[in-house]
Amino acid sequence: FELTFLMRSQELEKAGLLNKTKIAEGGRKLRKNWSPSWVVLVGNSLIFCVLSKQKPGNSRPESSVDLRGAQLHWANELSSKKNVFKLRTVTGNEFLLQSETDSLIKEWYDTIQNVIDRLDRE
Ligand code: I3P
Repeated sequence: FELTFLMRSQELEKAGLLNKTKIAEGGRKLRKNWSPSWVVLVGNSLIFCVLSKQKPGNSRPESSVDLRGAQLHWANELSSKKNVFKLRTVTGNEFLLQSETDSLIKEWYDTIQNVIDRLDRE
């Protein structure tokens, strides 16, 4: 599994750097732990990668989220940061994603919502 492979594959919809924290696991609330994550949207999945400081091209996948049945909401009330949205999976995992750049976070929101909508119609 290599990001380079994903980059070349036609399934890649979007990739970029966002701030991420998981706030719930299976419906159980977690303590926030914000960190930068390389986020890759490929097929029906959002993949979070650990950034390698030594080799920036070699980000390792850390976890992935199945977008089927997922819910997306702007969630600025859930953080002191701006530009925050919440992604909730069918399994009750919840993530906050954030960027300082307004246009960038809006693009991510719209692209993920489009994938969720497409999966809902299938
Ligand atoms: C949390 C940390 C988070 C903050 C969170 C704090 O403190 O400062 O950055 O979330 O706020 O509890 P700690 O490091 O002690 O866990 P935001 O940056 O999203 O505001 P919260 O408890 O109001 O969610």
